[in-house]
Amino acid sequence: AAPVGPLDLFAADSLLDEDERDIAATVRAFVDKRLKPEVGDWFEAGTLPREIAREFGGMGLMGMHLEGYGCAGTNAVSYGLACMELEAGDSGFRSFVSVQGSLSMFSIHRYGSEEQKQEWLPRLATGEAIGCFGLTEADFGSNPSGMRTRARRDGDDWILSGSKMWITNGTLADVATVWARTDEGFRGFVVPTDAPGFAAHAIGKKLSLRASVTAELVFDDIRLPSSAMLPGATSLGAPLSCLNEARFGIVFGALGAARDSLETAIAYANSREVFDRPLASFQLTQQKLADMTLELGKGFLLAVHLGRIKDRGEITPDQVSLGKLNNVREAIAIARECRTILGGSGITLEYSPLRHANNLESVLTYEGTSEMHMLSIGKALTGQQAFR
Ligand code: TGC
Ligand code: FAD
Repeated sequence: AAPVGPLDLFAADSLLDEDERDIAATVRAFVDKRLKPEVGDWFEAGTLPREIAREFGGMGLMGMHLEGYGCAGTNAVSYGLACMELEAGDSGFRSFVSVQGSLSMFSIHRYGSEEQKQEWLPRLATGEAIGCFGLTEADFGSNPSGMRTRARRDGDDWILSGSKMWITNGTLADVATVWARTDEGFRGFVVPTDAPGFAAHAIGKKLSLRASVTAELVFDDIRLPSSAMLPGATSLGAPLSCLNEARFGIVFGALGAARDSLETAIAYANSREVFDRPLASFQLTQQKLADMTLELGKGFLLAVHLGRIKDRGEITPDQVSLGKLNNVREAIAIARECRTILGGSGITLEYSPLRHANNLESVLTYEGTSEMHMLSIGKALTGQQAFR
């Protein structure tokens, strides 16, 4: 008999409606057929081809939980499931869709003028255009309130100067949402990347998220019209609210990397003979598999629970922190443990667990490090903020 899949044991599908199951199955089939056969080469080469954007767009994955402007308008659980299936392929794929939909598009959708929405959202939804989101700076990651990037008024225009670091899709992007300090407080700007003074430099030598582009952005006195400012974004709360969206996708996404690692390890343990017996027949192996399955399933229950709360419009940032902290922490532990089951075979790109584990190092760090989420939860529990 075929081994039972780790989430099947939890009857995970029974928590989903038909549309949600269909979306998950469609994305999974695309990832299996189109992306998995290529991902090892892309990871090794340190690239992600630009044309993938149109394929994601064609499947309705870009900004899929947003309404109007060519977006699919799905519920949050469906968006989460798509993230999970993409990340079962590679965290780089989910990152691409997170940044496009939850950061670039969401920032324009939530805080933009009608003109900004009309100009960018339909093209971002199809993948004809690529977006990025610049909040982090080299010296200000966990603490974006220290940012040095500045925009000052010059007549009716704005002059933007400074730089951003670690920006996903930075060299691929046609448009960047850039957060800057102004005399009036923190503001967001919609910056076309062909604006004079804009430069993007790819960051090389990465050991993680290699099938994803990460870049430094430099703004050398870019002159922007007043219409480039996001009119609805009037404090640091605006970029942080965008992060809630992307963090929610990661709550599901990280489980995809874990599930794929676990499925790989179960198949390997069944086929690999050690001491004249299948590796899967040893109690130590079964203990590892059972413990990992528990954490994966518990993480999925948490993700769906949070998704249902989000679909009721009731989710809080602290609840997103609970999910991101737990599910990324458990996913990276699972990917590493799966790698041990693969022995020496586990250290090459032929098998996914170490690639997933390495990717999850970035996922643990971006969208708020695990420490930041612990501190957010600590603050919710005690009323004391320990960030500063
Ligand atoms: P604090 O004084 O607490 O808050 C400032 C204002 O923001 C509001 N706020 C939030 N609003 C919505 N959602 C949240 N999660 C929010 N957190 C805070 C807050 O109410 C306040 O509003 P207002 O109106 O009173 O001004 O701010 P703080 O400076 O003390 O910082 C708090 C802290 C540390 C939690 C925050 O800075 C933080 O989250 N730091 C982590 C930064 C981070 O996550 N960066 C991610 C960059 S983007 C990225 O990584 C993309 S990776 C994409 C990929 O490839 O998938
Ligand atoms: P730091 O903030 O310097 O943290 C270093 C260590 O100190 C961490 O362990 C941290 O938890 C700990 N620490 C910090 N403050 C405290 C404290 N108060 N108490 C205890 N410990 C603390 N950013 C974007 O804006 N857009 C993107 O598209 C984007 N994509 C990314 C893609 C990748 C692959 C990576 C790696 C990062 C990306 N980031 C992006 C940046 C990411 O959000 C930051 O790296 C992250 O927020 C952490 O900031 P930092 O790297 O400056 O680390």
